[in-house]
Amino acid sequence: MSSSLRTSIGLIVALLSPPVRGQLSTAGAQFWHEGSPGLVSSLQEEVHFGSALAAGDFDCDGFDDLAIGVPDDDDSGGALNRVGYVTVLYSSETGLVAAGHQLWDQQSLAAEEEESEDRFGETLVAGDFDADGCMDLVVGIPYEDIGTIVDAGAIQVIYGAPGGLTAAGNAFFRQGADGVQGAPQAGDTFGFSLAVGDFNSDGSDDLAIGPCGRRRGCANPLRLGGQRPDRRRRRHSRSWLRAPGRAGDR
Ligand SMILES: [Ca+2]
Ligand SMILES: [Ca+2]
Ligand SMILES: [Ca+2]
Ligand SMILES: [Ca+2]
Repeated sequence: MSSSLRTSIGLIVALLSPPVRGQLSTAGAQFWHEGSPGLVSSLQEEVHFGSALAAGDFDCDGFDDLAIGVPDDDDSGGALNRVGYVTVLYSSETGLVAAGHQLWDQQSLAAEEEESEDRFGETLVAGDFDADGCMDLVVGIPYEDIGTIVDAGAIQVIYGAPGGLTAAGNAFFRQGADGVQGAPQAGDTFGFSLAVGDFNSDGSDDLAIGPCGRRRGCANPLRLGGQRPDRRRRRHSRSWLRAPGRAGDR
C-alpha cells in the first residue's frame, strides 16, 4: 500500500483492553480497512472508511460489534459518486471478525434511492430504542436530497436482533414527516450530528438529531424510545446483507 493511498482510504485500528484494569494496549490490536481479508468490499481510494464509527452489541450475544461508515464510496460502477455505505463487523471473544459482516446502504433498505452525494454513513450512533436488549444503529444521511431540496438530510434506523442488524422494521426519518418538526430546506443537513440518551428516563434510549442547518444550529430531539416507529408506512428490505454481500463495485 502506498503512503498516499494509506492516508486516503481510511483505516480502523481496534485496541483491546488487556487484563490490567483501566489500560488500553496495542497487544492484540486489530487493523481493518476496505479489502481486509474476509471483507467483501474492495480497496478503493478516497472512500473514507471509518470516518464514522459506532459500537454496540447489535446481535445481543454479549460482545460489542462495530459499525463503520464509508460515506464517500461510489456505486453502480462509478456512475453514482459518494453514495456511501456502512460495514458492520461482529465480535467474538477474540475480537472483531470478518465472518458474518454486513454491508448496508440505501439500496438494501429501500426507504430512499441511492443518489450521488448522499453520503450514507457520514454519521453513526447506536442505542437500544425499542428496549429489546439488542442495540440498534442510526445512520446519518446528511446530504440526502428530499425531492428537489438539496442536502436536506435524513436518518435511517436499523434495528438489532439476535441474528444481527435486520432490515425488518427499519425506519427513515426526515424533517417535516412522521412527526418530525421543521420543514426540510436546502443545506439543512439533518442528521449531521447525532446523540443518544434516555432523555425522559423511561428506560429506553432516545435520539437527538442535529444540526438542522448550519444557519440555525438548532437541535430537533426526536424521541424513538419506548416503541418502534409506525412500520406501516415503511418499506422493508429487498435483501439481507450478510456476507458475501451484494454484487457491485465493492
Ligand atoms: Ca455482538
Ligand atoms: Ca438517497
Ligand atoms: Ca433494540
Ligand atoms: Ca427514553
